[in-house]
Amino acid sequence: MLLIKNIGVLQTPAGSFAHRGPQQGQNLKLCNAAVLVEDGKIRSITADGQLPEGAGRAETVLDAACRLATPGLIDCHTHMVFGGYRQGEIPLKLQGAGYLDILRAGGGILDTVGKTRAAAEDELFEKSMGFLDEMLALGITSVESKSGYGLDQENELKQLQVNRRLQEAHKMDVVSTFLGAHAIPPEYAGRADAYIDMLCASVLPIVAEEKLAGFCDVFCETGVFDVPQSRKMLQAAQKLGLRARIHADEIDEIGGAALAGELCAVSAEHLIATGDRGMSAMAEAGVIADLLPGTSFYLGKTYAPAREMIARGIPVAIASDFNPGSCPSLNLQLAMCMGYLKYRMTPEEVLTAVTVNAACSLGLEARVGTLEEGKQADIVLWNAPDMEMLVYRFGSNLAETVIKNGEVVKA
Ligand code: IZC
Ligand code: ZN
Repeated sequence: MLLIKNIGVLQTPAGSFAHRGPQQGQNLKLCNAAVLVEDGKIRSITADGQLPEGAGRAETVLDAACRLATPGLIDCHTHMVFGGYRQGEIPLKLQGAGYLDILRAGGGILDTVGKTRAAAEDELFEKSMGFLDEMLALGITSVESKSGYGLDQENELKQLQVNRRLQEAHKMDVVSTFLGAHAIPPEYAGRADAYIDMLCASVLPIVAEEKLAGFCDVFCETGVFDVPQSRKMLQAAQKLGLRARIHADEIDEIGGAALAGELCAVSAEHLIATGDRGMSAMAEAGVIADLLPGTSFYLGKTYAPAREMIARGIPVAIASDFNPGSCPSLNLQLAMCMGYLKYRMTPEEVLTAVTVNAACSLGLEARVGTLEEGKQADIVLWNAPDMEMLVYRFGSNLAETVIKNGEVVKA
Protein backbone atom coordinates (compact mmCIF):
# COMPACT_ATOMS: atom_id res chain seq x y z
CA MET A 1 0.00 0.00 0.00
CA LEU A 2 1.04 3.59 -0.64
CA LEU A 3 0.03 6.43 1.67
CA ILE A 4 0.16 10.00 0.36
CA LYS A 5 -0.15 12.33 3.32
CA ASN A 6 0.06 16.03 4.00
CA ILE A 7 -1.66 17.10 0.75
CA GLY A 8 -2.32 20.85 1.02
CA VAL A 9 -5.42 20.76 -1.19
CA LEU A 10 -6.81 17.73 -2.97
CA GLN A 11 -8.91 19.08 -5.84
CA THR A 12 -11.02 16.91 -8.12
CA PRO A 13 -14.32 16.80 -9.95
CA ALA A 14 -16.64 14.09 -8.63
CA GLY A 15 -18.60 11.39 -10.45
CA SER A 16 -18.16 9.45 -13.68
CA PHE A 17 -20.16 11.59 -16.09
CA ALA A 18 -19.55 14.54 -18.43
CA HIS A 19 -19.88 17.76 -16.43
CA ARG A 20 -21.88 20.49 -18.15
CA GLY A 21 -23.03 24.00 -17.34
CA PRO A 22 -22.49 24.94 -13.69
CA GLN A 23 -21.20 21.40 -12.94
CA GLN A 24 -18.15 22.16 -15.08
CA GLY A 25 -16.90 24.52 -12.35
CA GLN A 26 -17.72 22.31 -9.39
CA ASN A 27 -14.64 20.66 -7.88
CA LEU A 28 -14.33 18.96 -4.55
CA LYS A 29 -11.57 20.61 -2.46
CA LEU A 30 -10.24 18.75 0.56
CA CYS A 31 -7.68 20.46 2.81
CA ASN A 32 -4.86 18.66 4.60
CA ALA A 33 -5.84 15.46 2.82
CA ALA A 34 -4.43 11.95 2.55
CA VAL A 35 -4.90 9.16 0.01
CA LEU A 36 -4.38 5.47 0.61
CA VAL A 37 -3.61 3.42 -2.50
CA GLU A 38 -3.85 -0.36 -2.75
CA ASP A 39 -3.34 -2.55 -5.83
CA GLY A 40 -3.13 0.48 -8.09
CA LYS A 41 -6.48 1.84 -6.93
CA ILE A 42 -7.61 4.52 -4.52
CA ARG A 43 -8.70 2.75 -1.36
CA SER A 44 -9.67 5.80 0.68
CA ILE A 45 -9.37 9.56 0.89
CA THR A 46 -9.46 11.61 4.08
CA ALA A 47 -9.28 15.31 4.91
CA ASP A 48 -8.49 17.71 7.76
CA GLY A 49 -5.38 15.90 8.93
CA GLN A 50 -7.13 12.56 9.48
CA LEU A 51 -5.36 9.47 8.18
CA PRO A 52 -7.31 6.72 6.39
CA GLU A 53 -8.05 3.53 8.24
CA GLY A 54 -5.24 1.06 7.63
CA ALA A 55 -2.72 3.84 6.84
CA GLY A 56 -0.33 2.32 9.38
CA ARG A 57 0.07 -0.74 7.15
CA ALA A 58 1.31 1.24 4.12
CA GLU A 59 4.76 0.10 3.01
CA THR A 60 5.47 3.41 1.32
CA VAL A 61 4.66 6.86 2.68
CA LEU A 62 4.86 9.93 0.51
CA ASP A 63 4.85 13.35 2.18
CA ALA A 64 3.15 15.78 -0.23
CA ALA A 65 4.57 18.77 1.67
CA CYS A 66 1.32 20.74 1.39
CA ARG A 67 1.22 20.50 -2.40
CA LEU A 68 -1.87 20.51 -4.58
CA ALA A 69 -3.04 17.03 -5.66
CA THR A 70 -5.29 16.44 -8.68
CA PRO A 71 -6.24 13.49 -10.87
CA GLY A 72 -3.68 12.70 -13.57
CA LEU A 73 -4.31 14.84 -16.66
CA ILE A 74 -5.99 13.25 -19.69
CA ASP A 75 -5.11 14.39 -23.19
CA CYS A 76 -8.11 13.36 -25.30
CA HIS A 77 -6.90 14.55 -28.74
CA THR A 78 -3.47 13.87 -30.21
CA HIS A 79 -1.88 12.76 -33.49
CA MET A 80 1.25 11.57 -31.72
CA VAL A 81 2.40 8.79 -34.08
CA PHE A 82 4.06 10.49 -37.06
CA GLY A 83 7.18 10.50 -39.19
CA GLY A 84 9.37 13.59 -39.43
CA TYR A 85 8.43 17.11 -38.39
CA ARG A 86 7.15 20.22 -40.24
CA GLN A 87 9.20 23.10 -38.88
CA GLY A 88 9.81 24.14 -42.50
CA GLU A 89 6.20 25.34 -42.73
CA ILE A 90 6.73 28.21 -40.30
CA PRO A 91 8.37 30.62 -42.79
CA LEU A 92 5.53 29.90 -45.27
CA LYS A 93 2.99 30.66 -42.54
CA LEU A 94 4.79 33.85 -41.62
CA GLN A 95 4.63 34.90 -45.28
CA GLY A 96 0.86 34.51 -45.12
CA ALA A 97 0.16 30.95 -46.33
CA GLY A 98 -2.84 29.45 -44.52
CA TYR A 99 -3.07 25.92 -43.12
CA LEU A 100 -5.36 24.80 -45.97
CA ASP A 101 -3.18 26.57 -48.62
CA ILE A 102 -0.22 24.46 -47.54
CA LEU A 103 -2.34 21.28 -47.64
CA ARG A 104 -3.70 22.15 -51.10
CA ALA A 105 -0.15 22.53 -52.37
CA GLY A 106 0.61 18.95 -51.30
CA GLY A 107 2.28 19.88 -47.99
CA GLY A 108 0.80 19.89 -44.52
CA ILE A 109 -0.76 16.55 -43.58
CA LEU A 110 0.41 15.05 -46.90
CA ASP A 111 4.00 15.94 -46.09
CA THR A 112 3.70 13.98 -42.83
CA VAL A 113 1.97 11.13 -44.71
CA GLY A 114 5.03 10.73 -46.94
CA LYS A 115 7.36 10.63 -43.92
CA THR A 116 5.09 8.27 -41.97
CA ARG A 117 4.75 5.84 -44.87
CA ALA A 118 8.55 5.84 -45.20
CA ALA A 119 9.09 5.10 -41.50
CA ALA A 120 9.33 1.55 -40.17
CA GLU A 121 6.83 0.54 -37.50
CA ASP A 122 9.63 0.18 -34.93
CA GLU A 123 10.89 3.67 -35.67
CA LEU A 124 7.42 5.16 -35.12
CA PHE A 125 7.05 3.10 -31.96
CA GLU A 126 10.35 4.29 -30.46
CA LYS A 127 9.63 7.93 -31.28
CA SER A 128 6.16 7.73 -29.74
CA MET A 129 7.49 6.01 -26.61
CA GLY A 130 9.67 9.09 -26.14
CA PHE A 131 6.61 11.36 -26.43
CA LEU A 132 4.76 9.27 -23.86
CA ASP A 133 7.70 9.62 -21.44
CA GLU A 134 7.58 13.39 -21.90
CA MET A 135 3.82 13.44 -21.32
CA LEU A 136 3.98 11.34 -18.18
CA ALA A 137 6.59 13.71 -16.75
CA LEU A 138 4.14 16.57 -17.40
CA GLY A 139 1.45 14.86 -15.33
CA ILE A 140 -0.50 13.33 -18.22
CA THR A 141 -1.57 9.78 -17.38
CA SER A 142 -3.98 8.89 -20.24
CA VAL A 143 -3.81 9.91 -23.86
CA GLU A 144 -5.63 9.45 -27.15
CA SER A 145 -3.64 8.62 -30.29
CA LYS A 146 -5.09 8.92 -33.79
CA SER A 147 -3.96 7.30 -37.01
CA GLY A 148 -4.34 9.37 -40.16
CA TYR A 149 -0.84 9.71 -41.57
CA GLY A 150 -0.92 6.43 -43.50
CA LEU A 151 -3.99 7.00 -45.69
CA ASP A 152 -3.73 3.52 -47.18
CA GLN A 153 -4.50 0.14 -45.72
CA GLU A 154 -0.96 -0.90 -44.94
CA ASN A 155 0.11 2.32 -43.33
CA GLU A 156 -3.08 3.08 -41.40
CA LEU A 157 -2.87 -0.40 -39.88
CA LYS A 158 0.83 0.21 -39.15
CA GLN A 159 -0.02 3.32 -37.14
CA LEU A 160 -2.81 1.55 -35.27
CA GLN A 161 -0.46 -1.34 -34.54
CA VAL A 162 1.93 1.20 -33.02
CA ASN A 163 -0.93 2.43 -30.81
CA ARG A 164 -1.52 -1.14 -29.63
CA ARG A 165 2.16 -1.66 -28.86
CA LEU A 166 2.31 1.65 -26.97
CA GLN A 167 -0.65 0.64 -24.82
CA GLU A 168 1.06 -2.66 -24.03
CA ALA A 169 4.60 -1.34 -23.52
CA HIS A 170 4.11 1.99 -21.75
CA LYS A 171 2.64 2.82 -18.36
CA MET A 172 0.42 5.43 -20.04
CA ASP A 173 -3.17 4.48 -20.91
CA VAL A 174 -3.37 4.90 -24.69
CA VAL A 175 -6.76 5.08 -26.45
CA SER A 176 -6.61 4.38 -30.18
CA THR A 177 -8.66 6.26 -32.79
CA PHE A 178 -8.93 5.39 -36.48
CA LEU A 179 -8.62 8.59 -38.54
CA GLY A 180 -8.18 7.12 -42.02
CA ALA A 181 -10.30 10.03 -43.29
CA HIS A 182 -7.74 12.66 -42.27
CA ALA A 183 -6.90 13.86 -45.80
CA ILE A 184 -7.34 12.71 -49.38
CA PRO A 185 -4.22 10.71 -50.30
CA PRO A 186 -2.42 11.56 -53.57
CA GLU A 187 -3.63 8.25 -55.09
CA TYR A 188 -7.22 9.48 -54.70
CA ALA A 189 -6.71 13.16 -55.60
CA GLY A 190 -10.09 14.57 -56.70
CA ARG A 191 -11.83 11.30 -55.69
CA ALA A 192 -12.71 11.78 -52.04
CA ASP A 193 -15.88 9.68 -52.34
CA ALA A 194 -13.95 6.75 -53.74
CA TYR A 195 -11.43 7.05 -50.91
CA ILE A 196 -14.18 6.99 -48.26
CA ASP A 197 -15.73 3.95 -49.99
CA MET A 198 -12.37 2.18 -49.95
CA LEU A 199 -11.88 2.93 -46.22
CA CYS A 200 -15.38 1.68 -45.38
CA ALA A 201 -15.09 -1.46 -47.51
CA SER A 202 -11.50 -2.51 -46.90
CA VAL A 203 -9.81 -0.89 -43.90
CA LEU A 204 -12.58 -0.28 -41.36
CA PRO A 205 -13.67 -3.95 -41.17
CA ILE A 206 -10.10 -4.97 -40.29
CA VAL A 207 -9.82 -2.19 -37.69
CA ALA A 208 -13.06 -3.38 -36.09
CA GLU A 209 -12.33 -7.09 -36.36
CA GLU A 210 -8.86 -6.75 -34.84
CA LYS A 211 -10.05 -4.17 -32.30
CA LEU A 212 -7.28 -1.79 -33.36
CA ALA A 213 -9.33 1.30 -32.41
CA GLY A 214 -12.30 2.06 -30.20
CA PHE A 215 -13.12 5.31 -31.99
CA CYS A 216 -13.41 6.57 -35.56
CA ASP A 217 -12.71 10.21 -36.43
CA VAL A 218 -13.01 12.28 -39.65
CA PHE A 219 -11.48 15.62 -40.66
CA CYS A 220 -14.67 17.41 -41.78
CA GLU A 221 -13.32 20.57 -43.39
CA THR A 222 -13.31 22.65 -46.58
CA GLY A 223 -11.28 20.81 -49.22
CA VAL A 224 -10.98 17.68 -47.09
CA PHE A 225 -14.20 15.72 -46.31
CA ASP A 226 -17.64 17.30 -46.54
CA VAL A 227 -20.64 16.48 -44.37
CA PRO A 228 -22.10 13.63 -46.51
CA GLN A 229 -18.68 11.95 -46.76
CA SER A 230 -18.08 12.36 -43.02
CA ARG A 231 -21.55 10.99 -42.26
CA LYS A 232 -20.91 7.94 -44.43
CA MET A 233 -17.59 7.18 -42.75
CA LEU A 234 -18.84 7.62 -39.19
CA GLN A 235 -22.07 5.70 -39.72
CA ALA A 236 -20.13 2.78 -41.19
CA ALA A 237 -17.86 2.87 -38.12
CA GLN A 238 -20.79 3.03 -35.70
CA LYS A 239 -22.35 -0.01 -37.39
CA LEU A 240 -19.17 -1.96 -36.65
CA GLY A 241 -19.15 -0.91 -32.99
CA LEU A 242 -16.68 1.98 -33.08
CA ARG A 243 -17.70 5.22 -31.40
CA ALA A 244 -17.69 8.43 -33.43
CA ARG A 245 -15.73 11.65 -32.93
CA ILE A 246 -15.14 14.38 -35.50
CA HIS A 247 -12.75 17.22 -36.35
CA ALA A 248 -15.36 19.93 -36.86
CA ASP A 249 -15.25 23.61 -37.75
CA GLU A 250 -11.48 23.99 -37.22
CA ILE A 251 -11.11 26.46 -40.07
CA ASP A 252 -14.57 26.84 -41.64
CA GLU A 253 -18.03 26.08 -40.32
CA ILE A 254 -19.26 23.53 -42.86
CA GLY A 255 -21.63 21.60 -40.57
CA GLY A 256 -19.36 19.19 -38.70
CA ALA A 257 -20.67 20.11 -35.25
CA ALA A 258 -24.27 19.71 -36.38
CA LEU A 259 -23.35 16.29 -37.81
CA ALA A 260 -21.82 15.35 -34.44
CA GLY A 261 -25.19 16.10 -32.85
CA GLU A 262 -27.10 14.20 -35.53
CA LEU A 263 -24.94 11.07 -35.08
CA CYS A 264 -24.73 11.38 -31.27
CA ALA A 265 -20.94 11.40 -31.60
CA VAL A 266 -19.04 11.19 -28.34
CA SER A 267 -17.19 14.40 -29.09
CA ALA A 268 -16.62 17.11 -31.64
CA GLU A 269 -13.17 18.62 -31.69
CA HIS A 270 -11.66 22.07 -32.47
CA LEU A 271 -14.95 24.03 -32.97
CA ILE A 272 -13.16 27.32 -33.53
CA ALA A 273 -15.71 28.44 -36.12
CA THR A 274 -18.82 26.79 -34.63
CA GLY A 275 -21.97 28.89 -34.52
CA ASP A 276 -25.51 28.60 -33.24
CA ARG A 277 -26.68 25.59 -35.28
CA GLY A 278 -23.70 23.44 -34.34
CA MET A 279 -23.83 24.36 -30.67
CA SER A 280 -27.58 23.70 -30.43
CA ALA A 281 -27.17 20.26 -31.98
CA MET A 282 -24.29 19.39 -29.68
CA ALA A 283 -26.09 20.56 -26.54
CA GLU A 284 -29.18 18.58 -27.45
CA ALA A 285 -27.26 15.35 -28.12
CA GLY A 286 -24.82 15.71 -25.20
CA VAL A 287 -21.75 15.83 -27.45
CA ILE A 288 -18.56 16.78 -25.61
CA ALA A 289 -16.61 19.74 -27.04
CA ASP A 290 -12.90 18.86 -27.16
CA LEU A 291 -11.26 22.26 -27.45
CA LEU A 292 -7.67 22.68 -28.60
CA PRO A 293 -6.33 26.13 -27.72
CA GLY A 294 -2.73 25.30 -28.66
CA THR A 295 -3.90 25.04 -32.27
CA SER A 296 -5.55 28.46 -32.17
CA PHE A 297 -2.28 29.82 -30.83
CA TYR A 298 -0.05 28.06 -33.37
CA LEU A 299 -2.26 28.79 -36.40
CA GLY A 300 -2.97 32.37 -35.27
CA LYS A 301 -6.73 31.75 -35.15
CA THR A 302 -9.40 32.94 -32.80
CA TYR A 303 -10.27 30.79 -29.80
CA ALA A 304 -13.30 28.50 -29.62
CA PRO A 305 -16.34 30.02 -27.82
CA ALA A 306 -15.88 27.99 -24.64
CA ARG A 307 -17.89 30.29 -22.37
CA GLU A 308 -20.87 30.16 -24.69
CA MET A 309 -20.61 26.38 -24.86
CA ILE A 310 -20.60 26.08 -21.08
CA ALA A 311 -23.56 28.48 -20.89
CA ARG A 312 -25.45 26.30 -23.38
CA GLY A 313 -24.79 23.15 -21.34
CA ILE A 314 -22.15 21.57 -23.58
CA PRO A 315 -19.52 19.66 -21.58
CA VAL A 316 -16.09 21.08 -22.42
CA ALA A 317 -12.81 19.14 -22.52
CA ILE A 318 -9.40 20.66 -23.34
CA ALA A 319 -6.68 18.73 -25.19
CA SER A 320 -3.30 19.42 -26.77
CA ASP A 321 -3.93 18.35 -30.42
CA PHE A 322 -0.24 17.37 -30.41
CA ASN A 323 0.77 16.90 -34.08
CA PRO A 324 3.62 18.09 -36.32
CA GLY A 325 1.59 20.63 -38.29
CA SER A 326 -0.93 22.60 -36.27
CA CYS A 327 0.26 22.15 -32.70
CA PRO A 328 3.76 20.76 -32.15
CA SER A 329 3.40 21.04 -28.35
CA LEU A 330 2.34 18.11 -26.16
CA ASN A 331 2.27 20.28 -23.02
CA LEU A 332 -1.27 20.03 -21.71
CA GLN A 333 -0.36 22.32 -18.81
CA LEU A 334 0.20 25.03 -21.39
CA ALA A 335 -3.20 24.33 -22.98
CA MET A 336 -4.75 24.62 -19.50
CA CYS A 337 -3.26 28.08 -19.11
CA MET A 338 -4.76 29.04 -22.47
CA GLY A 339 -8.09 27.66 -21.29
CA TYR A 340 -7.91 30.06 -18.37
CA LEU A 341 -6.65 33.15 -20.20
CA LYS A 342 -8.13 32.71 -23.70
CA TYR A 343 -11.32 30.73 -23.09
CA ARG A 344 -11.83 32.59 -19.80
CA MET A 345 -12.69 29.37 -18.04
CA THR A 346 -12.16 29.28 -14.28
CA PRO A 347 -9.36 27.10 -12.87
CA GLU A 348 -12.03 24.67 -11.63
CA GLU A 349 -13.64 24.48 -15.09
CA VAL A 350 -10.22 23.90 -16.63
CA LEU A 351 -9.49 21.03 -14.23
CA THR A 352 -12.81 19.39 -15.12
CA ALA A 353 -11.92 19.84 -18.81
CA VAL A 354 -8.64 17.91 -18.58
CA THR A 355 -9.82 15.21 -16.20
CA VAL A 356 -13.37 13.87 -16.01
CA ASN A 357 -14.68 15.41 -19.25
CA ALA A 358 -11.62 14.24 -21.15
CA ALA A 359 -12.09 10.79 -19.60
CA CYS A 360 -15.70 10.74 -20.83
CA SER A 361 -14.59 11.76 -24.29
CA LEU A 362 -12.35 8.65 -24.34
CA GLY A 363 -14.82 6.30 -22.65
CA LEU A 364 -12.50 5.95 -19.64
CA GLU A 365 -14.74 7.60 -17.05
CA ALA A 366 -15.42 4.45 -15.03
CA ARG A 367 -11.69 4.12 -14.27
CA VAL A 368 -10.01 7.52 -14.37
CA GLY A 369 -10.68 11.27 -14.37
CA THR A 370 -11.46 11.85 -10.68
CA LEU A 371 -9.92 11.05 -7.32
CA GLU A 372 -12.52 8.81 -5.74
CA GLU A 373 -12.50 5.50 -3.93
CA GLY A 374 -12.20 2.60 -6.35
CA LYS A 375 -10.78 4.67 -9.22
CA GLN A 376 -7.34 4.02 -10.68
CA ALA A 377 -4.64 5.77 -8.63
CA ASP A 378 -3.49 8.25 -11.31
CA ILE A 379 -2.51 11.23 -9.17
CA VAL A 380 -0.30 14.29 -9.66
CA LEU A 381 1.29 16.33 -6.89
CA TRP A 382 1.97 19.80 -8.22
CA ASN A 383 4.69 22.24 -7.37
CA ALA A 384 1.85 24.65 -6.61
CA PRO A 385 -0.42 25.31 -3.64
CA ASP A 386 -3.60 25.65 -5.72
CA MET A 387 -5.08 25.50 -9.24
CA GLU A 388 -4.69 29.26 -9.67
CA MET A 389 -0.91 28.83 -9.55
CA LEU A 390 -1.00 25.85 -11.92
CA VAL A 391 -2.83 27.71 -14.69
CA TYR A 392 -0.76 30.85 -14.22
CA ARG A 393 2.91 29.83 -14.56
CA PHE A 394 2.81 28.92 -18.24
CA GLY A 395 5.85 27.30 -19.77
CA SER A 396 7.16 25.59 -16.63
CA ASN A 397 6.50 21.97 -15.81
CA LEU A 398 4.88 22.11 -12.38
CA ALA A 399 4.27 18.35 -12.10
CA GLU A 400 6.41 17.40 -9.09
CA THR A 401 5.34 13.81 -8.44
CA VAL A 402 3.39 11.64 -10.87
CA ILE A 403 1.66 8.47 -9.71
CA LYS A 404 0.35 6.11 -12.38
CA ASN A 405 -1.69 3.05 -11.39
CA GLY A 406 -0.45 3.50 -7.83
CA GLU A 407 3.21 3.56 -8.86
CA VAL A 408 5.39 6.63 -8.46
CA VAL A 409 6.69 7.19 -12.01
CA LYS A 410 8.13 10.64 -11.47
CA ALA A 411 9.42 11.69 -8.08
O1 IZC B 1 -0.94 17.14 -39.32
O2 IZC B 1 -1.92 19.04 -39.67
N1 IZC B 1 -5.87 19.57 -38.20
N2 IZC B 1 -5.25 17.56 -38.66
C1 IZC B 1 -6.40 18.37 -38.69
C2 IZC B 1 -4.21 18.16 -38.23
C3 IZC B 1 -4.60 19.45 -37.91
C4 IZC B 1 -2.87 17.54 -38.08
C5 IZC B 1 -1.88 17.95 -39.10
ZN1 ZN C 1 -6.58 16.92 -34.57
